[in-house]
Amino acid sequence: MPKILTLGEILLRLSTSPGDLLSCSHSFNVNYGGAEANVATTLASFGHDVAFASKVPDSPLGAAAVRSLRASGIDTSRLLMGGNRLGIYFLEQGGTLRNSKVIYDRESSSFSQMDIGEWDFDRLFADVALFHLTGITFAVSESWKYYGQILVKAAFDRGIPVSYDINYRPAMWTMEEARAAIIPILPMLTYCCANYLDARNFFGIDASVAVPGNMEACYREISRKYPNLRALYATDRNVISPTCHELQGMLWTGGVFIQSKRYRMEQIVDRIGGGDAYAAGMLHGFLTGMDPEETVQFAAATSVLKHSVNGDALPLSADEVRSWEGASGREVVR
Ligand code: KDG
Repeated sequence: MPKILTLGEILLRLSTSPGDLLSCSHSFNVNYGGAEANVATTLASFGHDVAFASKVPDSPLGAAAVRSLRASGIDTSRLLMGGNRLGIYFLEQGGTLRNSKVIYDRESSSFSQMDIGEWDFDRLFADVALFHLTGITFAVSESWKYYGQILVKAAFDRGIPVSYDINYRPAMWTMEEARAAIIPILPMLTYCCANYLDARNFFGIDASVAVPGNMEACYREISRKYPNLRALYATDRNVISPTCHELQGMLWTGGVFIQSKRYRMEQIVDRIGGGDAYAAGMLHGFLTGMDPEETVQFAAATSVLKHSVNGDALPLSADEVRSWEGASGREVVR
């Protein structure tokens, strides 16, 4: 299997048990999150050779994060140790009547304060056949707005396909900052996760074209402007209640637009990381030579299954996803 490199911040996730409030919880469940770490975990469980690059503190908390990555079968040889602290996020689990709540505590983390010169790029990218990262990483600090661009260019210059999930988080940076950092890298991307809002905001597609339900035309325009993009994808979601959503996968590749089955997800257990699971499913399809139809169905099934599992990533094998997908009665017939 070709080597995949994902790079970003790994966060300690402390979540309440369902029904407990953050303001009066006496214990937390421990998991690890971070968009790129989540993609790495799912790809490793699908049997890929995945390395995750980041920086974590040289402390028992940093060691615990590394241990959890290794336990998932991820190559941690590109991880740097040092700096101040591990970023944390707190999650109050919601339920049918109440939305979940997230509080970030990641200021001055080892990753946000690291210097990009701490990596030897030849070593970082050695043997890498695909590089994946997200907009969250660019938004982590002032320096990361540039570091992200430098890394994408370094991979591109080495002929390594770059996969990017725009994942715009308004809580982390302004649209103006995001546009300044992300637009310059678009010509260097091979795969991109972008929804209709990303199409408007970053790819400059007119708001009359970039609307839900018109993604085929929208992706066609993007690929005309950016012929380097081999595939564009996103999910179409309909939120019915905090624990009931509909999800359909979309993929544009080779001039063809394909949609997956539309799933109705009742009793969602944990929706964090659903987008990362979808991206991991897509990359698995691209790297294993699945055809576009199989790829979008597999990625949608991966994302739906993630919603049934606590934690940010889906640690199931590709066979488990495929056999779940093959079972009948899961599709919303329209
Ligand atoms: O996509 C899931 C991520 O949002 C979660 O793992 C935490 O990376 C994270 C972030 O910064 O929001």
